[in-house]
Amino acid sequence: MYQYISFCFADKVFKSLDIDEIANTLVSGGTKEEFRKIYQEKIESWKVKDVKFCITGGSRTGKSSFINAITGCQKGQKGFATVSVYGDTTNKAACYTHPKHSKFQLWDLPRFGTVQHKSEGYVNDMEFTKFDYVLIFFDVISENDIWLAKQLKRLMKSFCFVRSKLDQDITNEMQHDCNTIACNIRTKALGDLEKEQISGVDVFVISSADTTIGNFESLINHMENNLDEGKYAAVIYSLASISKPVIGEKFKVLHKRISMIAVVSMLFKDDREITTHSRSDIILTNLKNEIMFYINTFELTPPVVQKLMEHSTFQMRDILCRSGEEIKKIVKNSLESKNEKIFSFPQMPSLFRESEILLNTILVGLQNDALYVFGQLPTFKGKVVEQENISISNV
Ligand SMILES: Nc1nc2c(ncn2[C@@H]2O[C@H](COP(=O)(O)OP(=O)(O)O)[C@@H](O)[C@H]2O)c(=O)[nH]1
Ligand SMILES: [Mg+2]
Repeated sequence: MYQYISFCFADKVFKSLDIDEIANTLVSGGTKEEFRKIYQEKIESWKVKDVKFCITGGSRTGKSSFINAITGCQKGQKGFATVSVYGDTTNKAACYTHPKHSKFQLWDLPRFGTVQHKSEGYVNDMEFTKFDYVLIFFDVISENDIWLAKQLKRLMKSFCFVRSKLDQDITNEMQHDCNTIACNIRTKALGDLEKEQISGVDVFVISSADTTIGNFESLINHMENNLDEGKYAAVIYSLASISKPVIGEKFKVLHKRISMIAVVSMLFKDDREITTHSRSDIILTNLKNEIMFYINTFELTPPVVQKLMEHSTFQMRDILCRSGEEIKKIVKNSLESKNEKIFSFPQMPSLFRESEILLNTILVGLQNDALYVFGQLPTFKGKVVEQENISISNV
């Protein structure tokens, strides 16, 4: 098996991959342990790493609403951040654990520069050092915001400014060119920061009520550039599928795994002890688990899909709303249709290649389904959204 993998790498079968490191390890006669180490870092690390986001800023700037937008939580559901109607709802730091991934925490911090939370002690009291990423929500950039930005720079924390409620600006200005409005707000805020000698800090103008407008995509790119690969993957797998860019980003992160997963699906502790039948079952189970992981990441779970099917003539992907065993059968038939002896030993190179192609095809199809579902959500608002909270880490 390992000989074969070395052959693949040497032959540049993996050229589309971000796993050159693995190639080098294997081609240069690396060990199984080295391979496992790289696999764990590249593919598994997101499951074990804590990701702590801090959402801070003035009151009623949209912090709680943003948390709900990215967790996908609705009022009444566990994990819903209370949205303030009047005054300051958040007096104490509140920690929301992402419903899809228990290692991803979103901390909703109280407003600072008030009698209750004076600026001086704020950074220590709120333990800013523990956060991976800080979002400062603002309406108009205040002295407090500037002060906090300086403290975060000193601590070398990754952070950005976020101005929410872009949809309101669009309504207020009675025009629909949201890019121009977002650009004007952003330019003004960047100018304010520059005047205060705060450079290299980005500002994103978004709407939690309508995540399709404004700089949501740039905000996600900023997270990508400021988090390590494992933590960023955890964020992307957990995010609610709230916009096309988020779905696209999910696709990108999942796509990066494919070749590695295709290889790992075929690895066994000791090939000699395994019968052909049990080997094919292990491979099919591994591939099925990966496909289910895609389905959960795209939130194409049965309650959502079934609800949409009731209202639509669209044929959802064959693979949706199927049991694990059914998915295994679909995968088996598909692979065997390419080569009926694909699960027998001499066919391993072909099995690897076909698994890679199959995962790729399924992922592309599921992305399209996710985009379709996303496009339909506004129509079914309030009906579809009651999806089950699925913990992706348990898949
Ligand atoms: N239209 C619109 N309203 C928003 C948005 N974000 C927050 N709000 C509203 O602004 C008010 C304050 O929001 P909240 O999230 O509680 O702000 P927080 O005090 O910073 O946590 C609430 O009435 C929200 O419904 C948004 O993106 N668009
Ligand atoms: Mg709040």
